[in-house]
Amino acid sequence: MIEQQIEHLKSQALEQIEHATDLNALEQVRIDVLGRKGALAQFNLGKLPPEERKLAGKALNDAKNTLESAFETRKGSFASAALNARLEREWLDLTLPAPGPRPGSLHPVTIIQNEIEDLFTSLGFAVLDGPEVETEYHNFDALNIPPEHPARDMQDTFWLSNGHLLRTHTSPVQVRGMEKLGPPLRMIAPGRVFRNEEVDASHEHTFYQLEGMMVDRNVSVAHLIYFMKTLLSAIFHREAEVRLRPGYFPFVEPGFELDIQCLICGGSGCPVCKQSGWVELLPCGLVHPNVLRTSGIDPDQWGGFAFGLGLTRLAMMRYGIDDIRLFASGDLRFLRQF
Ligand code: FA5
Repeated sequence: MIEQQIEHLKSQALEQIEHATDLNALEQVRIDVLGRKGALAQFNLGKLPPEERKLAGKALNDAKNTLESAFETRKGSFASAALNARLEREWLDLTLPAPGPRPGSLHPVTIIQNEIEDLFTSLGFAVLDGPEVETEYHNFDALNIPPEHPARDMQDTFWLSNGHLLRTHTSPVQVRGMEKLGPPLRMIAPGRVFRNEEVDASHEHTFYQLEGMMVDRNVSVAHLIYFMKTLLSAIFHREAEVRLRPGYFPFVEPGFELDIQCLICGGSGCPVCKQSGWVELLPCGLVHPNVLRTSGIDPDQWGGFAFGLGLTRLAMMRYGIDDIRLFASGDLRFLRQF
């Protein structure tokens, strides 16, 4: 009789164990059945005759063992389901290569500088470098700009306490090129220059120029114009609208200003071209005889042309950048576009 009750309780509990939906529900079933005050503990075998007590005790033990192992099995299945879910959620393929740092990109001025270097080296020009801290002699005197010459006022200069200066243009590399290589000479010199100027949309205190110089026999304005046109069509991949007007620089004679029609506004006027529709880009001219002479080259035997391209301005025109201050801003949103 009592064994039947135990058997009934056991099969009921097994069903509950089977249907428990989570660990909490399972634990509740365990307390209700196997707990100290649970259903199995309610059976009082003390009053049974010894023979019956023996049989009932055995049935009770069997039920207890069966249920305990059923609980453990069910508990284990919950745990492995939880583990599987977690593995699914946090799955990580350790065999994949690490993502690594995001690759950088070249600065727009560097991109254009590289293109111009490629072009001019293919035309037989050497690429020269010069110091950013220059002597007064190389920046001014050797370029036919004597101390009292008003041209020194044309460029606001950062002077150093030792009498040197931060170069105001790349033209001193012309002098260094002539001193080092002599004629015939074909050279370009890209680099950073510094001017103590008021900064606005098209003027920086630190910007890039690219100097060019050719010294040879019978060099004329026709050579100069040919090289300038070749340069501009290589950069813009089409004929850019340009104008040539007289320009004054003590180190060239005759001197020109080659302007480009503003590619930001298409010539209608904007802050970059100061509403004029034109942007000063490429001053140039035939090398002044005094400059050749000062560097030990006989102007009766040799002539030459030189130009000083505003590299940062050229990058503005090529990419339609309407504020020069963006170049050195360090703003990754700007830089990642190139
Ligand atoms: C010169 O610096 C001469 N050395 C150029 C030259 C070389 C003439 C050889 C003849 C022969 P200029 O001061 O105009 O010239 O500057 C040259 C170019 O640099 C300008 O056309 C312009 O494109 C650029 N530039 C000048 N000032 C700034 C500035 N503050 N910010 C950005 N670009 C500038």
